[in-house]
Amino acid sequence: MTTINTIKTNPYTDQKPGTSGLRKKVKVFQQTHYLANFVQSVFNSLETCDGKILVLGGDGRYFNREAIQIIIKLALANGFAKLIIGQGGLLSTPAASHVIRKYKADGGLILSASHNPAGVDEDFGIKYNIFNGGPAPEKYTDAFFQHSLNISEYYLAEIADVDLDNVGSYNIAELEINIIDPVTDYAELMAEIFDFELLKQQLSSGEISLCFDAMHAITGPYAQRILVEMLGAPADSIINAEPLLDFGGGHPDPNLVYAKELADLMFSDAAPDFGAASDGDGDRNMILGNNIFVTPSDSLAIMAANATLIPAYKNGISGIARSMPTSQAPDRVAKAYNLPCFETPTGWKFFGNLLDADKITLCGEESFGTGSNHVREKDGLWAVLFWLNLVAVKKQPVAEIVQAHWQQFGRDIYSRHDYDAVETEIANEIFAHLIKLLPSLPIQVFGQYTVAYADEFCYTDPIDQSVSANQGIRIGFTNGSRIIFRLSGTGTVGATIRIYVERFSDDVSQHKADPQLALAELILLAEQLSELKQRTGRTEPTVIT
Ligand code: VG1
Ligand code: CO
Repeated sequence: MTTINTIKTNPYTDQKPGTSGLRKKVKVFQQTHYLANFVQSVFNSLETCDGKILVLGGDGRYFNREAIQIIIKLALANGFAKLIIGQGGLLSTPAASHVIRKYKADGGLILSASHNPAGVDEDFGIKYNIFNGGPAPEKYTDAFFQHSLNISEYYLAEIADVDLDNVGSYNIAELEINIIDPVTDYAELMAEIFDFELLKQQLSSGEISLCFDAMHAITGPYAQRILVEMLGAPADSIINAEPLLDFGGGHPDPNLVYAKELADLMFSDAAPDFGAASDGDGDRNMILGNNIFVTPSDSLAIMAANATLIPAYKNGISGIARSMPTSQAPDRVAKAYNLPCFETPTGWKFFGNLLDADKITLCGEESFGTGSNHVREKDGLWAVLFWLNLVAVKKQPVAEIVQAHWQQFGRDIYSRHDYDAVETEIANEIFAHLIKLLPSLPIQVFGQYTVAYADEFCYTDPIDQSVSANQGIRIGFTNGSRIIFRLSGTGTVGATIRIYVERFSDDVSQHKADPQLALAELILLAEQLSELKQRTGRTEPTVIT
């Protein structure tokens, strides 16, 4: 008989999930009862845990294993019937989403702070995904938070730590523990979606050469199995392949700044045909070709325009969705192909309903996230395989595919400027100032730009009619250009201000333009309207993507 202990606790007041789960410094998570409080709050908000199946895994960062052992004890005490856990406590975010769906689990806990750095002084995170495999929508996360504010006790089974390293199934009291290989199910799914025969031919023969940067995070083992073992790419096609507790001290965010080694290679004479990187938990992707970087917004548009070349989408797609700050490039494809196109708030949880209702097949975010109806998360390696499959079928370099797309649809020149770790109070003042300014902006003229609308984005979910207000400030111009301001919901230090700017051009001579130059006037306007530089004392953004 397993002893279940009732542990008395007090609420923490800061357990409100952000854009993608609860993210804090490791030291915060290591406070007494902190993790248990949050997990118990999640469990308390579920109707019942009795007899339920829960998937458990994380990106392998510092504190992953410790957290998993605590959660196993909580799950057993709360009456779960079965835990499906990735071997070593590992599961990439998209693989976890797939495992939840494939084994008809009731939900999953994913341990990750995604693109945030890892290590004893860095970040940890946890999020709950529901039965459809997707991140819990706001009505769930609001309930988690409410429970966390009122918690007084949690329940812990008195058992020894579970062996996470051997695949197999066994029982502890009433709880079945099933340790699975974290890659196998996911790899099988990829083989169903893409033309693995064609990819194998071209990757193993060197017809397509590639470099994939796993950034010392979760995708190392996935890329090794799929790209090298299944598709025959040379072993040295993967760099930073070994997952490390601190991701090698790097920032596992696949962009030109943080994946510098890859970026330098792809813009050098030694560049292979194809380059890509993923993030801490494997849901983001960066796509590069020989001397070209594909913006995530363009990537979604190009995928949508070419989807029928991929086996899984050969009969067409039902629609596209993009997050509000993502460029309007996908909308142009939707219009041309007469497809529905949806604009959602930032965060993957807003795509779930549209995917479940088959209103959309593809969706994406400017923040290096793309995905489809195959899971309910964005999916880094899926995007890489999609592009490789396109290059293989079209027999065209990445640069040619992108330029041909711009020629047909025009180019949405795009950039995002991030100001990290701004003092929270100053950031709030900037937004208050902007909100006050909004009503006075329409029809004002700034150089070649006339304001058409200025508002705060409010989303009504077309499926369940739930309303999400205050999802970012939009200033739209009569020529379709936009400036958007948002506060990040994934940071752990102060506030991160994101400014997104875009401008459309169907002038082919503009298609080689450097976005920073082509957008200079809008960027300056964004800085002036927000008074960002005066108010923060910053002279330039922390990161430009
Ligand atoms: C950021 C991105 C958003 C993404 C989120 C989670 O959120 O902008 O598009 O969905 O990260 O991605 P925010 O609130 O910081 O802008 V991940 O790969 O960190 O789970
Ligand atoms: Co991520």
